[in-house]
Formats: sequence, structure tokens, C-alpha cells
Amino acid sequence: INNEIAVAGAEGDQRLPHDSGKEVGVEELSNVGVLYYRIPSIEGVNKLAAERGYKNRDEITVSPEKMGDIYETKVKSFFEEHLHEDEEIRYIRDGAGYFDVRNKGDQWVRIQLDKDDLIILPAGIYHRFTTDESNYIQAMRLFKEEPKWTPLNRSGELDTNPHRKEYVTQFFC
Ligand code: KMT
Ligand code: NI
Repeated sequence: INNEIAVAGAEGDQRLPHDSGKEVGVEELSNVGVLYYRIPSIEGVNKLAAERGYKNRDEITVSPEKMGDIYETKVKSFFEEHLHEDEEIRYIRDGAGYFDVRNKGDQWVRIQLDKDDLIILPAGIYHRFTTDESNYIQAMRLFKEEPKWTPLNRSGELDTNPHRKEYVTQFFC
């Protein structure tokens, strides 16, 4: 893991590192509800999933080889700023990518994830995802219930969404 506040306004090629040189530690991530673990074996993931009441999972490979023509469209849609009404776990099996999360000052914090990294994003946090310049990541997605998480793109209307309100109350006060 290597988290750095992304360069403000650096919205050129989303797959570039946008490294500001400003480091954000795991503890600072936890202040906005983002939990990071390095878990070298699937048994460790199974244990964590059981503890948190996760019932379902799938695996996704995001690459041009696997996705073909829809790859570019998919990567752009993952990069739309959004939230979910459920907690979201991602476990990186291979390759690498970036999850960007908003900090308390509404700046992007870019979290670089590699093989064996696991991240838990709380319900209601604004975030986005992209592959890096290698254009390849394989990830396990874990779901508490049915794998039907819907991205809700950022908008003022979400200020009154109960999951967003709960997130703001818990972490931005
Ligand atoms: C997300 O939440 O944006 C994703 O699941 C992206 C694909 S998982 C690497
Ligand atoms: Ni998401």
C-alpha cells in the first residue's frame, strides 16, 4: 500500500499515479472509515468475511484481454465518483489498481493496491476506482448479501440519502 493525496485537479489520464508526494498513513485512512489489510492467504479473507457477516463473493478481471471492447467504457464508469449503500470489500488477487477516496477536506486520497491487499470501504463514502498503466487487475468482490451493489453517482440529492447521512455523522464530525 502506498497512499498519497492525489494532486488536486490532476484529472488527466486517470491511470497515471498522480503522486503528490504527500503520504497518508493507514491510520488517517481509518479516520474516514477506510480499513486496509495485507492478507497473504485466502484463509485470512475467509475469516474476515465470516466475522463481518459476508455471504457472497465473486471475482472480476479488469483488462482489455478479458473485457474486450467494453474495457475502456468500464474503466471510465468505475472512475465516476460514487457511493454505495452497503460496505464494499475488495481483495486484490493479481495486478494492481487505484481506489481514490475523499478525505474530510473533500480532497482525493489515492490508495494504490497490489496483490494481497484488501480494502474495506464503508457505506456512504465517495470513491472511485481505476486500473493503472498496466491495465490489469484481478479482484475478489465480497458482498454481505446479494451481489447487487449499485453505484450512486455524486450529487447534491445524495446529501439526504440515509446511508450518506450516517457516514457523514460517523466520520465527518
Ligand atoms: C468498484 O467498486 O468501483 C469496483 O468494484 C471496481 C472493480 S474491482 C477492482
Ligand atoms: Ni464502488
